Order: sequence, then structure tokens, then C-alpha cells
Amino acid sequence: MEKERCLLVAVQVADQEENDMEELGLLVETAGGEVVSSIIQNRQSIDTRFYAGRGKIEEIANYVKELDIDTIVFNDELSGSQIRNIEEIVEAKVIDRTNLILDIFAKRALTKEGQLQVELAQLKYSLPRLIGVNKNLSRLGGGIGTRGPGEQKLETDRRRIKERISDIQNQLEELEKVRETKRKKRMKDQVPVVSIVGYTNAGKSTLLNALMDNEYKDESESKKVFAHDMLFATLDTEHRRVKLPGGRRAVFSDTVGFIKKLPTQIIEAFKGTLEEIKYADLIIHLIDINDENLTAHKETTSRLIEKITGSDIPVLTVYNKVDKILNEKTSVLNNGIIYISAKHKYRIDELLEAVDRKINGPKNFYDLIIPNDRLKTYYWLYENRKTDNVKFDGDGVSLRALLYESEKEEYKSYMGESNG
Ligand SMILES: Nc1nc2c(ncn2[C@@H]2O[C@H](COP(=O)(O)OP(=O)(O)OP(=O)(O)O)[C@@H](O)[C@H]2O)c(=O)[nH]1
Ligand SMILES: [Mg+2]
Repeated sequence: MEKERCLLVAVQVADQEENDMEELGLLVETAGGEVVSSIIQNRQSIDTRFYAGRGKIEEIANYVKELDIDTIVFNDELSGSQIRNIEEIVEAKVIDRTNLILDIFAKRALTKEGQLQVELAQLKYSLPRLIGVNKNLSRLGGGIGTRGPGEQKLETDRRRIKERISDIQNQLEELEKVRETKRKKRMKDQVPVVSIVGYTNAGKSTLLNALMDNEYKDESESKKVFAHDMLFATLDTEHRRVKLPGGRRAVFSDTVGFIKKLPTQIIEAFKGTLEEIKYADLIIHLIDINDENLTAHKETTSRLIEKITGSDIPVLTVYNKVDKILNEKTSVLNNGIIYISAKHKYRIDELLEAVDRKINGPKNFYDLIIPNDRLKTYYWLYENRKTDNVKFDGDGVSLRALLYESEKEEYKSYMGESNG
């Protein structure tokens, strides 16, 4: 099938964040379109009727003919009347940023819950835009025969959409209960949750997979999640259990990526998925160190984390894809910040060590002597903590064990004088 030929259009308002046309282009490509050209229009403010101003839209109408454009993609959310006004002038389909992101989400949603969430967002996007169709109808025909039926149909459409919205909301509530049950189970098991959060394409899923390789070695394939060089590869939340260096476990979760101007319809519809991070004990904010817009993307992510969690949860900032810059900037790597390469599994152990420390506090080696009637304790330590210097003699076993300081008390009776 031929790709849709797309023209990208943005309005740059002086005191607002710079439009990232490259990112918009990536979104278009992810949605299956081809970027033919892109236009940025500087303005004092957004034009309420034509977004970019009537003159500019007329100019664009000429480009559309010249370049044989199928679709114009605007880098903001447009109102129904803006879309209608623009479509009156240009001979091309008009799509806005929200529409585009919703389209990608619709393609990428794999689970029942993901699909319902996307549909909900799409319906909420379309509901206020139905008015446009109606006015359009009366503009075309007007008078007898068009107006009445048009409005009636619009009413039925609206009613149907509202019914479907509440139907979906009910289904999502049910799924939310399932999610809550799982969450409660994790809390009961007292396994802390570490949420990997970041801008789309930062490498979150790749990191989760790297952790699986660490944990399961040969049988890790079955535990892998989908990671790919595309925006919004992941739309669902996945949880995986991982052993931390000190022996305690944590559940790592990977979730939907963030992006600038993430449509509010998406934030609302994906509330359940996004709010999972509210229950995390620690958030890993993963950043692509090669990202040309690192600062802006970092801010976008931080803002969304704060919006969702209320900034109660500790955040560990981690820079990924360090393999790409390793040669030039190696000296940067010793300043206490965590740099990893999820793809090349570089410094994953350091990351896990930092996570362990954040969640469980410091650890120390202790010399223990465990009598024969408590060998169960030894076996437990052997399985669950780092142990060495193990020596059995007639009375029991002596060993060195790496314990969390917080659990030191439990082993006090096995410690000699030498342990601090
Ligand atoms: N060079 C390099 N590439 C990486 C690294 N980590 C991830 N990538 C690549 O970056 C791309 C995106 O990785 P994902 O793991 O899918 O990113 P994500 O953050 O899960 O993205 P979304 O799910 O789309 O939000 C893939 O092509 C990965 O192979 C890394 O450490 N080094
Ligand atoms: Mg992902």
C-alpha cells in the first residue's frame, strides 16, 4: 500500500516551547505515513479560526496541490471548527497531534485493557468534534431536507458515543479491580515495586529485558517484553520479579512512555495504567543520553511523574544508551550519576546495587556461627543472601554473610564479638 503523503504544520508562538518537527515526523512515520515537507509559522498567538491564520492556510492549500499531499498534520490539538475551517480551504485530510497519537496508540494496543483505553480516548476526542460535522452539513445543503435529519443523526451519534463511553468505563472499572487485586497481592508479599519511567524510546523495555537476562540467563526469552525503535512500542504495564544484589527481591515494571503534549484524553483513559507508578516504592527515570532534546524531554517526564504521583516517591535518575558516547566522554562517567547501556547490558549490576540501596538501605558482611539445631537458618541464608567462608564442624557452621543492616538484629545471636 502507498504511504500517505504528509505535510507537517506547526505554529510557533514566541514565548512557547519550540516545536520539535523531527519528533512530529517520527510520530507520522510510526503511524505509517511519509513526511513530504514541513512548515513552521511564527505568530503572536494561535488563530482561533484557522490555527495558522487564513493567509497561511491558503498558502498551504497551494503546497498541497504542488506536492500532492494527502494529509496535513498539525502539531497541536485543533478544535472541531478549526479542522472544519481548514478543510474548507485545503484539499487534504486534516489531522492534529492528538489524533495522530491516538492513531498510533490504536495500532499498538495489544491487551483488552489497552484497546478499551484507546477507544475511550478516541471517543472522548471525537465527541466535541461532532458539532463540526453538523454545521458542515448545513453549510453544504442547508434548508429543507438536510438540516433536520442532520441534527437528528448527530443526536443519535452523540447518544451512541456516550453509551459506548459509559460501557467502556464500566469494563475498565472491572479490569481495574483485577489490577488492584494483583497490586494488593504484591503488597502482601511485601515485594517492593520499581517503576521504570521515561520518554518514549528511552529504552525502558530494553532495560526490563536486560534485567531478565541477568535473572534468568538461558530461559529469559519467554519473559521478554517488546522493545523496538519506534515511539510508543509499549502501551501496557508489565511486571517482572528481579533479585537485587543483596538477595531481596523487587518487582520491576515497564509502562507506557511519555511525550510532550501527551493528549489529555490519553492521560485520562490510561489513568489506570499510568497510575500504577503511584504504587511504586521507587521510580527509575530513564533518559536517553543521546537525546538531542534531553533537557526538554527530561522536564516533560519529571512533570508527568509529579502530576501522577504527587512527588512522594523517590526517583533514581538513570542515563541510558551510554554505549553510543562511551568513546568521547568516558571521563564523565565517574561523577556518581548512574550511566548504563540497557542494550549492551553495561553497568546493570551498578544500577541494581543502587536500587537495592535506595530500597533496603546499606549492607555489610557479618561473621556468623550457626549451631546445628538452626541449620535451616543457614540454608535460608545460603539461598537468599551472599555467603562465603563456609565451614562445617561438629557443632554447626561458620560463615560470612552479606546482610542488610536493617535485618542485622535478627542474626545478633549468631554473631561473635568481631561484628560491628
Ligand atoms: N545503542 C543503544 N540503543 C538502545 C539502548 N537501549 C535501548 N536502545 C534502543 O532504543 C530503542 C527503543 O527501546 P525501547 O526499549 O523499545 O524503548 P522504550 O523506552 O520502551 O520505548 P516505548 O515503549 O516506545 O516508550 C530500541 O531500538 C532499542 O534497541 C542502549 O543502551 N544503547
Ligand atoms: Mg517500551
